[in-house]
Amino acid sequence: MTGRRGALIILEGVDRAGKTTQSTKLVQALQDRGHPAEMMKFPDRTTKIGQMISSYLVKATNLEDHTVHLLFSANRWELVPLMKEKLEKGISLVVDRYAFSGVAFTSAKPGFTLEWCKSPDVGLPKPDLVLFLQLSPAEAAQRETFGNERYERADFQKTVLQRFNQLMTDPTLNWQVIDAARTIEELHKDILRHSEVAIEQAATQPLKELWK
Ligand code: Z5A
Repeated sequence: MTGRRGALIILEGVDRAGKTTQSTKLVQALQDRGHPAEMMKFPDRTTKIGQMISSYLVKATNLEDHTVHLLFSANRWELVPLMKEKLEKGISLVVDRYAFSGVAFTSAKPGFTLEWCKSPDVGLPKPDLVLFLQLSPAEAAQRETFGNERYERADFQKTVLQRFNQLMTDPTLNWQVIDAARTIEELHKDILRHSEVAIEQAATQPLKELWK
């Protein structure tokens, strides 16, 4: 690697925690401060695989649970060449949901273990920072109501949160828990601070592989 590489920054969290709001603000702030940065979002509903996932999420089609899990993972893998290209060019990527959502959501379904759910995502680009936007179900309930998509049910989201908590015990990843009950600006300042540290640290480090 010759130049400085970009950092891979992931925003995760429960439904309505503010991931999309904060990802957008973070990219803008990084660019304003002279850090090349772009936003990505998973699922990426624009690809053929993403369209199958989207149709499943809006309940237009049904897919078997293992199958949809593998499709979510394939949707990440199909974008890996592009992600690596950008990171190598020094562009930091701010990603709204990643493999952690994949594992947390599928393993909240009956009969799925964390280990099985992680396996298709082993080897993806390893994030330099995973920001977990923490919001209690009571606080989330004060935001816009759940939509009509699959998984947007309070009981299911509770189990998803438990799975995220299990994933966060992994010391090989740079998890930072952010209190998402604060104002958009307060959260943003915190997120920007963690991101600038991660960008500085990642610049001279090789990109690693997730869960390897
Ligand atoms: N899924 C999966 O199963 N497997 C996978 O591998 C992946 C995903 C990657 C689609 O996700 C579903 O796919 C998702 C997980 C599953 N299912 N669920 N549930 P998506 O990313 O396309 O959509 P979403 O995740 O449902 O978005 P979200 O979680 O609902 O929202 P958010 O991005 O966290 O929040 P937001 O859109 O920025 O804000 C929500 C509202 O709160 C909005 O009105 C804001 O103005 C307001 N807001 C935001 N921040 C604040 C603060 N700080 N205070 C007050 N109000 C705020």
